[in-house]
Amino acid sequence: MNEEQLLQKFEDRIHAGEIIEPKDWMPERYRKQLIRMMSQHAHSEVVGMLPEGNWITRAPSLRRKMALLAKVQDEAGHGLYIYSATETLGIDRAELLEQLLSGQAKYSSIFNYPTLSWADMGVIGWFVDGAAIVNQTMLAKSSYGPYSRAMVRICKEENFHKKQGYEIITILANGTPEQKKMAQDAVNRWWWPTLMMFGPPDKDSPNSAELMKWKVKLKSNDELRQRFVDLTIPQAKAVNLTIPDPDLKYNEESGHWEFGKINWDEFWQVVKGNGPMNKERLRARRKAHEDGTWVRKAAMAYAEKHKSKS
Ligand code: FAQ
Repeated sequence: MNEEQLLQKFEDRIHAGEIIEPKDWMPERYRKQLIRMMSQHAHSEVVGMLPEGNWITRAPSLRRKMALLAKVQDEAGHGLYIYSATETLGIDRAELLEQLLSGQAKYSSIFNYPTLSWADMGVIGWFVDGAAIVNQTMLAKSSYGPYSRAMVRICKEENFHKKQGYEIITILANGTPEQKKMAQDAVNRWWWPTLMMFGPPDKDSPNSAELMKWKVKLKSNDELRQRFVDLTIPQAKAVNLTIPDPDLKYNEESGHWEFGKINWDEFWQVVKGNGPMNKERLRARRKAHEDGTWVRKAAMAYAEKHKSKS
């Protein structure tokens, strides 16, 4: 078969809802797009450990500390899972890490904001993991097998993360006036950056058309953002917290919540590296990588020793 016929067969398979596996023929562009998107996702999970890791020593009780530790550890696991899935596309993890540490690779904008109070742990679980679930539930049906299977397991854990976050917020929102104020302040700071997580509006999303054609993405950035808003507004009402958007309005006809303008200039600034915590996040990742040099060396030496014995 020539290239054209192979492409036709590949697209027919996608169209028929078949899953593409690592050894199957795929267009180079599909492979490249998956490496880009999956590695950004893996980096996001790993950098995403930092904002919450910041609060492990200050969790208000042993129970909270254990849950937060477990959550942050889960994020590391998700990163490793997705790096492994990305490696099935023929790229080495060391190369992906180099792209992150050199500042060449992107990771989610949301992790470039600071975590200023304990209530941020609640809101990250509720909003950020909530957004991740909306996004990743669709990716669990994506056309590339290793990615979609990783998403199934990851979504299960994200559900636990979201519940622990919403529980923290429920307790603060029903607590002393000071605690309620802390919860509202966290909601005010995280709402808009969470909406930005879903990516630019569809009209400014250069990758969406191709990714949707090949069923990597099954819903567009705007569709998923809308779903998140529709799911989250009733949850905010249930705990008497206010979403910081004066333009929020329920549209009876469409059945959707309409929301105000997102500050896309802020989003692009953060994506370009100029967010409040970009430099600090990369500094922390580089330090962790350097500090781990001896572990990698020891693991390699152990593997070599084992190989020569067998
Ligand atoms: N941040 O054409 P599109 C989590 C970039 S995991 C930074 O629309 P696409 C778990 C985009 O890369 C969160 N950059 O791109 C957790 C592209 O640049 P490029 C991560 C962004 O791929 C919770 C350009 O803008 N989740 O939260 C962002 O079609 C709590 C144009 O954009 C995933 O990665 C952004 N927000 O759609 C962990 C899910 N948005 O590469 C710890 C998988 C866009 O051409 C604690 N990824 N850009 O130079 C996706 O679903 C998609 O890749 C999107 C972007 C929706 C993120």
